[in-house]
Amino acid sequence: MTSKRSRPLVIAANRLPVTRADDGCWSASPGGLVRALLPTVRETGGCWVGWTGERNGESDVIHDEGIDLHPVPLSDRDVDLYYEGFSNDTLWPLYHDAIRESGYHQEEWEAYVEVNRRFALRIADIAPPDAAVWLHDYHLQLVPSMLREQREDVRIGWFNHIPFPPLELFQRIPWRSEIIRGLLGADVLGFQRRLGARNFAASAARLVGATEIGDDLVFHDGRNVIVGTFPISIDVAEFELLASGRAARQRTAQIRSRLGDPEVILLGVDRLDYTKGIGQRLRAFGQLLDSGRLDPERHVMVQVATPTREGVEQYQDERREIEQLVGEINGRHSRLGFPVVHYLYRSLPLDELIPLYRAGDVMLVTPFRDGMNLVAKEYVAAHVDHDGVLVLSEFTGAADEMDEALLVNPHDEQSLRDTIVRAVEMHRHERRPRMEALRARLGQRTVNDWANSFLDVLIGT
Ligand code: ADQ
Repeated sequence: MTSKRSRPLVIAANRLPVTRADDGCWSASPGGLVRALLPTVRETGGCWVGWTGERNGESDVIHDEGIDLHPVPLSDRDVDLYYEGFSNDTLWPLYHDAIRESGYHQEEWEAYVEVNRRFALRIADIAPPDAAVWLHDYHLQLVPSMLREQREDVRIGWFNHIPFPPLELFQRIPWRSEIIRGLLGADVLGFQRRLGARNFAASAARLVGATEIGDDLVFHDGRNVIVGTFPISIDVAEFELLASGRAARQRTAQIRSRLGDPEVILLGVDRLDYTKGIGQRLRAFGQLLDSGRLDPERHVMVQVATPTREGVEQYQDERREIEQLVGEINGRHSRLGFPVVHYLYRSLPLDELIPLYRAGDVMLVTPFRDGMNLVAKEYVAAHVDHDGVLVLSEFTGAADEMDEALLVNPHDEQSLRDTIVRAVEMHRHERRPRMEALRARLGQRTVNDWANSFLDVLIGT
């Protein structure tokens, strides 16, 4: 993204865009979002603030990717209470339709307040005059008002990567008004879907008496706050380029052959998170094999699950359940040398992920709730052959933009099974126009467009 923005751009997110390699050196974390933001940060003389991901890590500035990275150190206790506790055991499940019971613990809340204050002070300390500060995600909801108290010269934006829940759920949080007041310190609040923006405005009106002015503005405490919708996307060109190369084509053919050249490869790619509906999807596949609607000699499933939040008990339970299901299905339906479910518990590099997307005839994206879901978009971008069928949960942000997918309610087991069969049996004459329409729409809005649209509102040009 190249731009002539007038203000230096400071990004703050729970994590810095780097990880430490085995040799002790920092290397850039992959991902479209980081690549979309870095050039503007660099060109405007901005910087990035966040946690390194290491417990009791350092606070010395890291110079990488041509910018300054300012670590906010977290102790063991901070990680346990602020990160694994309030962020991932209270907010995460509640914001995803309360799919799991949230814990509400005073000491976790206090750690969340304390770490948010640490972020605000660090940003206030290092942000150049008149900077635009773009905060990311649910970990940092108190930073907007804390930062505003320190620095009146900066513009403050916040973007929520996950859903924002309806008032009926949000008001369960004992500290709900504090969170709303924290967010209302921003100039711009961004959401993936219109639904999230509306949910926030309704909570702000009800809980702290903010006034809704039109669709995209709320007024509180003498200030207007823009409440906008900015659906995130991916680096479409990069996926297309990598997917079109000879190496990807060869690897795709090799993957098919390794899987025994089945007629149809069904694919799931997710962080191993209980919001993603991995168990539901595996169960549906197993039942279809049990009933004979799918045939283990013709239909094979690959599920890749990235390790995530392994310290949180609910994630350990989810992993156990999924691995047991994989074992049961394979026990019933595999032949010697030919498992019917291929399960990988690891993160894959892009040059392996893309051929896998290409090899996937049917992509199963079935979360119970998801802010957007980039996997759905990556699958479509990788299908430069204009083939493949996307089965997509109605409860993802992506569903707003991907009408030509087979939309499904993952809570409806019968419908999930029927939709999988429909995808498996879909004729090429129907598959192709659907995929072409999906690809045409995806090409119109990349991750750079997403970043630019937010920054246009936050900073102007
Ligand atoms: P996530 O919950 O992480 O993101 P998603 O949008 O699907 O969900 O992004 C996952 C990313 O991880 C994708 O880029 C995918 O390629 C990658 N990934 C998944 N499994 C992988 C594997 N085994 N190996 C390598 N890479 C893997 C949160 C929200 C989403 C929102 C994004 C962006 O929960 O709703 O879309 O942020 O805003």
